[in-house]
Amino acid sequence: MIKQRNAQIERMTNETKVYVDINLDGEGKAEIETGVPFMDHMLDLFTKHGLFNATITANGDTHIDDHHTTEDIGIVLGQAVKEALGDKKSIKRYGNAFVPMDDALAQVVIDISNRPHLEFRAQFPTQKVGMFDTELVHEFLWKFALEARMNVHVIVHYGANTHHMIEAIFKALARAIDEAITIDDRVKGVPSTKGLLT
Ligand SMILES: [Mn+2]
Repeated sequence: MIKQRNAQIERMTNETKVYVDINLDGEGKAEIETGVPFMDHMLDLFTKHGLFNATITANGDTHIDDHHTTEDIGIVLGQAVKEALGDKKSIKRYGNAFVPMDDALAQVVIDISNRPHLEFRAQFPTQKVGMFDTELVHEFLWKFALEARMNVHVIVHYGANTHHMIEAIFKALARAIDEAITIDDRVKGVPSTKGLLT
């Protein structure tokens, strides 16, 4: 019986209201409704490829732009993942995933280290995907890494289509997390010589 690592977090500000319910030991069931259609698409495939179960809803000031909503989803999702992971006992800790998406190849390498960092090596050929500002991908990932207290390295090795490049990033992030949070019975306690990852 796999233990169910889950968390529910609601956050309300004058700019947004975000709710995340995530089970890291799920099967890829997603219910996503954020008011930012491109993020719905990305979070849907993030959930599917990480084999999480997640409900993610947001109601934000998208009449201004998608910035606050996208940023705040990153914050709440990061907090939820951190809370769901708990004491991090017996996890693999590191994860690395390459994901190709047609022309694009993305790699995400993570360390669930309690030391937040985002290394972002991606240049998108276009500033927009549909209505979505592509600079918000960095914003989302940085806030996610910060709140999840995770070291996240994102490298898009190449690509021609911005939609494909971003999609490959989100899939690779999910798969890197899935690997890093895998329970390895050989790991007794927390996988750190410090004895603590929290
Ligand atoms: Mn797509």
